[in-house]
Amino acid sequence: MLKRFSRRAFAKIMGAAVLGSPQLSAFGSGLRVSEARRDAGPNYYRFPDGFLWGCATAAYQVEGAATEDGRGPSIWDTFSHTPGKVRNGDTGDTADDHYHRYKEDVGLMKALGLKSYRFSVSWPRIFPQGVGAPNPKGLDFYSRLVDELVAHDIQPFCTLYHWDLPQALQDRGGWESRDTSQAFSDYAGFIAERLSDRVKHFFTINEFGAFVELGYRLGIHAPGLKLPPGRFNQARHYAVLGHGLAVQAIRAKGRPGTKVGLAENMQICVPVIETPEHVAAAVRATREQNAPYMTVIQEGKYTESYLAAAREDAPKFTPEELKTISSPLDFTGINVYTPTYVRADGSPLGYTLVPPPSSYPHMTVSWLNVGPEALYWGPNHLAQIWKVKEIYITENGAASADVPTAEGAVYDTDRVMYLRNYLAHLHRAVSEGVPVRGYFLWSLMDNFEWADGYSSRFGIHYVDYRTQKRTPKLSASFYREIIARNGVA
Ligand code: GBH
Repeated sequence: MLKRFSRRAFAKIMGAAVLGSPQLSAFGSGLRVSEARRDAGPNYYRFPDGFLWGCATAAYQVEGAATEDGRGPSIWDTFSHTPGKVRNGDTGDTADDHYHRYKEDVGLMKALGLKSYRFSVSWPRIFPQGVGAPNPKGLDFYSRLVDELVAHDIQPFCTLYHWDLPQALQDRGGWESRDTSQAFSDYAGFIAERLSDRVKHFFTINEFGAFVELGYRLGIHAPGLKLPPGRFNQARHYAVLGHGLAVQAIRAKGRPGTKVGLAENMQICVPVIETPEHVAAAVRATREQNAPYMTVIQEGKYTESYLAAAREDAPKFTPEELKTISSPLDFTGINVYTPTYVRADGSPLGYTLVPPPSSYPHMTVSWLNVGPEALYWGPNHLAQIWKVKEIYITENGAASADVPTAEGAVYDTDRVMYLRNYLAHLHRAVSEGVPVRGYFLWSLMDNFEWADGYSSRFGIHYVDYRTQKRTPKLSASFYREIIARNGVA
């Protein structure tokens, strides 16, 4: 368990954070760097005891075995097999073949020293038609995976929905239908009943802000729809309703002590400069920008301005549904990649988003702007705005242009740079007492990057897709070092 820092320990850590910077110590305190570091002692960029260092993956991105052991088709099977939808015509048919190689992959985790692993369950492996009779062979895979993790002292964290909706449910309306919310809840309760003897932490849904927007509004992800605003807002509503119903089902069916939360990519609003007015604007922006998802989940109501802006296209809902959507959570998880810069202004909402100039640095995928402060502000907003008491960083990571050397090594210095800087900002949040309990790096290994196929690599292990050979990159050694010292390396 994480201990709260005493005032003195906290001051010491914060001092260390400031004094650790050569410029600041030279110009600020008059202390020499070496003295400052010695004085900082073992707390230098250290995380609290018991901090859970993990890695994350998702079923469709790593498993393969798409038609094995009774698995039904998901919307991603359909979508990736539709010409022109995924780069190079890639599909998740084989992916990392994790379905057969999970023992080797748990071995990779062990070599890193991982304390925890976040995986997702493929709904159509369990219920090939989305509802009805469960498929015992599908469940058995996850049961064996969990056993393997527990045997290696790695805590399993289970995500129930990482975008692979059973195709049979999409054929009946998908997330546009309230029946899907109910089916999701039934499936979630079933998994909690069967796995909660060994799995203590469940996430309902991964990233509303991605799969609903990209799949139902922009047509970039499965099921590839471009719905008009009214239908689209209703799909958003049924997605968060599905989350709320699932929270209740997991509580009803899970063993005592089972904890439940979600993993959302809320927009991380970062003040352009850390002044009181810009910080206040970033707080206002966080509530408004995340109105259809995180805000309604935490507060049990849609913001006035969200409903007003949607006008006749606003979602239809009942007070009872809002109560369900905001069912109390044990923890909140956020996936943190890029910042949304915000400045204060005199507009009715009191903030404006500041789009990044074209020169803004990003990783190999154009959306992945580098903004390490996002890992400070994300958890900070959760703690300040919604008083969240237990926070996980459920994803953070980067895509690099990894090219193996002649010897097969990958020196991904840019990914290491990215991670080091983000983690320094996470450390700042933890030092200030923000209750972050763990961090899951995305991803354990290269995998099927949705519409980008295999062209985009997020892993800290390189995967040769012809041979399925996994090779640790420099970033894997870096992460192992971080975990070993429980601090930024
Ligand atoms: C996460 O999404 C996912 O949970 C994970 O499965 C994924 O592999 C990982 O991050 C890396 O991408 O197509 O140009 O409109 C991250 C959030 C939001 C990033 C939507 C990509 C689409 C950009 N995603 N965004 S674009």
